[in-house]
Amino acid sequence: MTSSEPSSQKFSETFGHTERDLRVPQPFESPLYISPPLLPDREEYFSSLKEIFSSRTLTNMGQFHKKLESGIAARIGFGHVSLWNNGTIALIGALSQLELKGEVIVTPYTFPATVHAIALLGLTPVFADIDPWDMTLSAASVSDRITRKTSGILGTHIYGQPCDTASLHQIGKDNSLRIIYDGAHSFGRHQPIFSDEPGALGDVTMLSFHATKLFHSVEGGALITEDLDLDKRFRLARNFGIKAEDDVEGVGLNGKMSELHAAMGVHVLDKIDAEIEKRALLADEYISRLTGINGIRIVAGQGPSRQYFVIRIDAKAFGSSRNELHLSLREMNIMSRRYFYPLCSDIDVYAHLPSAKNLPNAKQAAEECLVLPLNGIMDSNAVGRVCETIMWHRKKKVSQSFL
Ligand code: T4K
Repeated sequence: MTSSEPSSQKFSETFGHTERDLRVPQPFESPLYISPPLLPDREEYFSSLKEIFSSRTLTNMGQFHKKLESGIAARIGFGHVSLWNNGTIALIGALSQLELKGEVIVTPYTFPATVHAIALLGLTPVFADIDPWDMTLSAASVSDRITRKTSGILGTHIYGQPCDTASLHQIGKDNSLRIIYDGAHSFGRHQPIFSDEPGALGDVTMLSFHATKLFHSVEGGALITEDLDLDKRFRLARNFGIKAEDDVEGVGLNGKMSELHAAMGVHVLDKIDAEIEKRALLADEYISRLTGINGIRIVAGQGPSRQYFVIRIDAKAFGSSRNELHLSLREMNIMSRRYFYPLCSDIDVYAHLPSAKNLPNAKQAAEECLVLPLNGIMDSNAVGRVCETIMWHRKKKVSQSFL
């Protein structure tokens, strides 16, 4: 018996075959991105551009803006919807109208824009930890962070998974706090994204329509609120506070969506149900191939939201860290993303805050989550190749550990 035989035996016991069966996957010919933009029919978009050219109305709430705003409102089915030029400006506009002061409790497990919106208004972000299972803001951790200076709570519906809105609503009510939701990832479902339970929208929910979102207008965003008075203030705030030609009410900014962007949104909106169907089939393929693999947990993409397909890697059980897997996928031209790493509380400008420490669940999520490609221009064969690459990587790492 040679010295390598016991490890070979252990390897084949683990995987049901030997190291020699490990086939190196072929890299994709061109980069496979997680969510390249969904494009409308070119001729239809061009014909809308012709209309825009003829009308010479390029921005300031023209006809395409109105059409998109009402199309989105109809799809959501309740609340008041205002369109904005991107999600970040919409969030800043919303926070600016809520008369917040002092501290706003926020999730660290989000895109930096969420926390920057608080900081840019001169407010102090206070980080609370997330729930280890769905990775949204933990209501218990929020309660622990409330002080006399707290004026609001900002949660992110991460990967389109809703926050615990019922508990946060109650906390907001009990402590007279504003509740704001960053729903940047939430517009990826057939049905309206939010239930009509009291408090499901918070005081306001923001949506992002960036090109990489399932629904997009190249750049864009929206605010949804059930409070008519707030909606009026948001509309003023997005247009410099201008109420009429000779009447400026309050402080505002330029949050208007152009006609060219709105026309893109109008045509993309027509295509999103078909895109959701395609993504659902691809997600099913991922699920059937990845379920049951030691160390992999599917955390988003298999439910009603098809914005992202996300797995979590338990390095010990999987035999490799998330980062090592990410690098292997990149070598094969599979452009996985480590959303949301680094954690916002670890970014230089926030790391000094007392609340930036002791966020164990968020820290672990930032080290373990990996977003895989999920979009209607890939096919199930591509999903198969991604999964085979994941398996190949795992076997390679485990076989190395046997040496
Ligand atoms: N809150 C949350 C929770 C958010 O996730 C976001 C944005 C916001 C707030 C702010 O909303 P916006 O102000 O953006 O409306 C991307 C998006 O730019 C950003 O909108 C999104 N979240 C974030 C999660 O993803 P990056 O820096 O990762 O983008 P980038 O350029 O690396 O692109 C991502 C991938 O998409 C790349 O692999 C290439 C591919 N891609 C990208 C673009 C722009 C394309 O194939 N085509 C394209 O046109 O932020």
